[in-house]
This record gives sequence, structure tokens and C-alpha cells, in this order.
Amino acid sequence: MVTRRFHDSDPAVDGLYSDLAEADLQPLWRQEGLLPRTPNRLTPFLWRWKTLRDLAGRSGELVGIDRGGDRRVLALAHPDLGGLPFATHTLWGAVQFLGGGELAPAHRHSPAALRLVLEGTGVWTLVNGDPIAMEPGDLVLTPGQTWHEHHNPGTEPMVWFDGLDLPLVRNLDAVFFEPGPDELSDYSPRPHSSSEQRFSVAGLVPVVDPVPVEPTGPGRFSPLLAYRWSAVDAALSQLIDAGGFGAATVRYSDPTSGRDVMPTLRAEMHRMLAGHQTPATRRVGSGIWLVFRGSGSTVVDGHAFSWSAGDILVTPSWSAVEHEAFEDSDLFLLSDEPVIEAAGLARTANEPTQGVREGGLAQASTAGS
Ligand code: 1HN
Repeated sequence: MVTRRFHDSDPAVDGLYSDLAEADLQPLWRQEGLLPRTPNRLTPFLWRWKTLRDLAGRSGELVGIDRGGDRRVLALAHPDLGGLPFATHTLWGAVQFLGGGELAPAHRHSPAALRLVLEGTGVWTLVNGDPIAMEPGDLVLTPGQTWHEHHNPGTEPMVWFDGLDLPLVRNLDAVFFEPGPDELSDYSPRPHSSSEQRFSVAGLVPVVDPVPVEPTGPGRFSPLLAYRWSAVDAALSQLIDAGGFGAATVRYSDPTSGRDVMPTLRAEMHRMLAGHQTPATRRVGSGIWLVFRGSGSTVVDGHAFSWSAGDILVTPSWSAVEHEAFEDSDLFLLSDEPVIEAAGLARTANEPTQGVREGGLAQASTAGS
């Protein structure tokens, strides 16, 4: 058969296009932007701590915890994502406010979550019945399908960062959610969670027979559910002393396998001493940088963002990212890199330093600056 070649001016082509649309079909040759040369679906964006803290505090005064979702959570809603409450295409980022005397009741869901405590003291998160104390700088995991609830027995609020893989899991249409029982759980605060009692000595993991099977399958997430700031701080100080070049990074990992804490989420703490500047690097996958301590500036694809403690910066997939610390600084990074790696999509590249030229760069987008 001979293919009849259409020209765009041919009226038959218009007929073809409307018949295709009628049949819920789209020709590849009319798609634009489906296959960009490099990832390009997001721009960098920064939220300021002052805005986040003020609005979280006002929410605490005005809105009870039982108003849907059982959590007082302000989601980072990236303006590129069409009004969705998502920080990137794969990552949820938020600040959560739990006032003195409040309880965020038990539930569980398939999306995996972690928290990094920013302010307050004395809160307990029960994870599958194990009471985990939360203090500033601590990282606490609530892996997919684990029951979790938060208790604030004190009088002062606690504010923490929530990171989840919810956008990814939602796009995979794999979200399950279950509210907990109506009865309140009873818990006795303990100096160490049972997860830390068993798994917090580096290099030593308990031998148990038979191996318990976790609800989501063995080895799918870290059995150590809390990573204490004192340990992270000490590890970073030692690395800086050993390396002698003013910067060090630790990755939070599953002590039984060395893998990431959860299948979809990577968590790291990056320390830079005052004056340190990192090379400009690109990597596939998006990231949320939370400034835990210090101040500095990050150039993302030529846009300069200045930051200080509590600010949150989103870096898109394949953007060139370059940090400079003005004071000694600690940046927490949440990324989707385990998914990128599992899918065989990982790539990195080093770029020439972009530099921050006075007035030479657009001040990039920020919320509430
Ligand atoms: C969730 O369960 C918590 O348990 C926080 O603290 C944020 C965001 C989306 C979906 C579930 C929590 C959440 C969440």
C-alpha cells in the first residue's frame, strides 16, 4: 500500500485531527515538550522561615487539630505544580505545628514520612507503639504503613519539617490510608525507643532468630526510627576534622543494610563551615533543602537564593546547584534519589562555578520574602 503524504494545508488533515481527538487519541508528532533535552519541569523556589513560622503559629491559635487530616500541617505548594500541595513532582514538604497538650491521633498510610524537629521539646511520636522522643535536630521516621501519632504533653508548641513521598505514591495510584482506633493509646515515655535500644550502636546489629517479618516485607525500611542530633553533629565534626576542607555530609541509613532509610526517600545532613563554597553539580531527581543552622547562599541555575535557619529551598531535577556558607551551616536534604537509582535514571554532572555576581543574577522566586 502506498502511504498518502498529508500536508498541513490539506483539509483532510484537519479532519484526521478532529477524528483522532474524538477517538481519544493523540499523534506523537503534534506533542511539544514531551521529550525535552534535559529535565525541565520545575523551577527552584524558596520559602522563608519567618513566613512559615508566623503562619504555623496563627494556624495553631485559630484551627484545632481535628479539622480534617488530624494534623496541623502547612504544605509547601510549589507554584509550578498547578495548585497541588506538593513541593516537587515526587516530594511532599511541610511544616507541622503541635501545640502544648495536643495529640495528633493515630493513623497509617502507604506513603512514607520523616520529620526533622525545628523547635520545641518533649514531644513523643508513637511508631507502631514504640514511643520516640523528639528534640530539635532529631530525625524521626514513620515508614509506609506504620501506625503513628504525635503527643505533646508539655505547654510549648513543637514545630517540625515533614517530608513524604506522597506525590510519587499518588502518581503511582498506590495511596492507602487508615485511621486508627478511637481509643487513645497509652504510652510510657522511655529514655530510648525500643528501635534505638536495638539498633543505635553503629556497626553492631542484633542477631535474632527467627528474623521478624515487617508488615511491608523484611528490609524495606530502616528498623532504626530515630537519628539523634547529638550523633549527627558529632559525626559531622569528626568528618570535618578528618577531611580538613571545611565541608562534610552524612547520609541517614538503615543500619542493617547501609541502604537509604526508606525505599523512596534519601535523607542527608550537609555541613559547611563559614566561607566554604561547593562546586556546581547537577543530579537527576528533585530535592528539598532545609536550613537547620547557619546562613549562606545557593545559586540554582544562575538564580541566587540567600538563606538562614528554617528556610526551605526546592532544587529541581538536573538544576546546577552551588552552595556558599556565610556562617557555619547545616543543611538537611530530602531527595527522591533512591527511586531515581532504582529506576536506572541516575546521572550527575559537574559544572563550572556559576558564581554570584553583584546584580548580575535575577533574585529568584521566594514566598513571603
Ligand atoms: C501525615 O500523616 C503527617 O503523621 C504529616 O504527622 C504530614 C502529609 C500528608 C499526608 C499525611 C503526620 C502528612 C501526613
